[in-house]
Amino acid sequence: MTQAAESPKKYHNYIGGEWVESSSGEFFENINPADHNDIVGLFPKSNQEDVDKAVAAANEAATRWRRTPAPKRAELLFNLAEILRDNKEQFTRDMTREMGKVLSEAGGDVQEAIDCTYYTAGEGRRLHGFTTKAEMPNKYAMCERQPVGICGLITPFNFPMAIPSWKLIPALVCGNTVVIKSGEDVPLSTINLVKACEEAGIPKGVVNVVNGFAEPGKALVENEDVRLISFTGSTDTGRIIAEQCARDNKIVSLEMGGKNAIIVMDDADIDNAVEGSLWGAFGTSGQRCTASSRLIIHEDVYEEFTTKLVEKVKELKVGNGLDESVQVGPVINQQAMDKIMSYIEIGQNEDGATLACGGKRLTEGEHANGYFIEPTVFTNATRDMRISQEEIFGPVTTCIKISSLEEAIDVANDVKYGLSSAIYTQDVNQAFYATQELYTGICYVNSATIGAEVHLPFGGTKGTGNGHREAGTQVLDIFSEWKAIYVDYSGKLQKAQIDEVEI
Ligand code: UN1
Repeated sequence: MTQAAESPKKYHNYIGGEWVESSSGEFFENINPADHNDIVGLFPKSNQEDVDKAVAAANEAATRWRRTPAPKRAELLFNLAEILRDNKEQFTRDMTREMGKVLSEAGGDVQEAIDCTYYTAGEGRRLHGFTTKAEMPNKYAMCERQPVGICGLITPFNFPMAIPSWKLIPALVCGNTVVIKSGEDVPLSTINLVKACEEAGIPKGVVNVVNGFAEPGKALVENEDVRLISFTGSTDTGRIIAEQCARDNKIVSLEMGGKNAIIVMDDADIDNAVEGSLWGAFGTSGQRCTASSRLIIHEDVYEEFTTKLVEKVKELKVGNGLDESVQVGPVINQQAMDKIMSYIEIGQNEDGATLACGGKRLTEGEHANGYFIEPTVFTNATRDMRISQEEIFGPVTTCIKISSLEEAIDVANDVKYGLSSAIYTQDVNQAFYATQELYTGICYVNSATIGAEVHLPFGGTKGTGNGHREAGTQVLDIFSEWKAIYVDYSGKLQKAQIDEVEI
């Protein structure tokens, strides 16, 4: 798979419909996390000047795009969906190469972007508002959505095409123009998405991309012409962004961490629960906000469940995601590697949980040049250990024993995050009770905590977000603002709340 022999291709920013270098003249390497010798490409290391140019381009395009009828905007987005569909295989391979997730999952990521584009483009012929009755006679009252203006989209590494699409497509269908700051580990997937926008006929300046690290992200958040920031990433960065946006009175939508639990009750189908936990904890090497990083298991099935789980985890094949037999790819970079390894250390020493399997970095043979970590299970964990409370974002899960449904729900809710949750049980009463009591934005019955679909709202409670939801029709509430319109056709002054209306 190593492509070291070829000299790496240079990619550019996309500003005002032109592919341009950064004014810094500098580039950074995008490296395959499964093979450090494989340089995926060189990408512009952008700065504030680049961001300011991109925002100016978005500003210039804004009025025409806003005035383009929404069904027409949607037509271009349907073109985009078809281009994404036609290039799925190439985009999938590019994604695995730059991000590491296995091919089948990268295909799912591209598919999620395709689904999001088809679904959300349909809003071009809906974007429903409503009418209602006015207090006065001969007066009409209605509400409609209006675009917010220029949107800054800051995207993470773990869903390199799906997450940018969740933000980009609703922003565009609502009539906004955008500047995307691509995830520094996965810029190629954003470039692929944006090249497809160009090919679909989306006008110059409507979509702009700057690549790079923190500097362009910060510049985007601080630019006074940017009206909205939509961010997915760490809770720490999200807080800084929210503070800055509050000072500048910007709209801000945040999608941050998770510490998602699967509850396994004593009546559960244990084999199904084991399969679900395996997928939920180790899919995408645990690098999902929705990952099943806590398994809360009834004491009567604890031994059976953990024994079966650990057996299966030991069989998982870890390696380069481009190899179709591999089930778990690398983690994204050195920093992620260090953080995950430090949590494995904490779990054993500071916390005193039992390391049931995994726990080591893989460095030999095919693993020599990548960031590979053995899928890791901790047993005998308690609810307040750091490995039970803090987001690890890697192939590590923690088993906690409980003795009742009430206790399970209490443990599941006892973290600062609230993205996703799940329960395995055959009892419909327990299942519905759990869906009522689990305080998360997403909840599954007899399925793992991952795998949300694009036509339902995505987001979380508590420390996971700031009350917004992406996907579904709910995302329109991020990217549009309501306008209430009153039309008085009485031909005279009528004062609401003051004039007596004759009956
Ligand atoms: C994320 O982890 O940030 O529900 C997104 C899921 C995917 C999206 C995850 N559809 O697991």
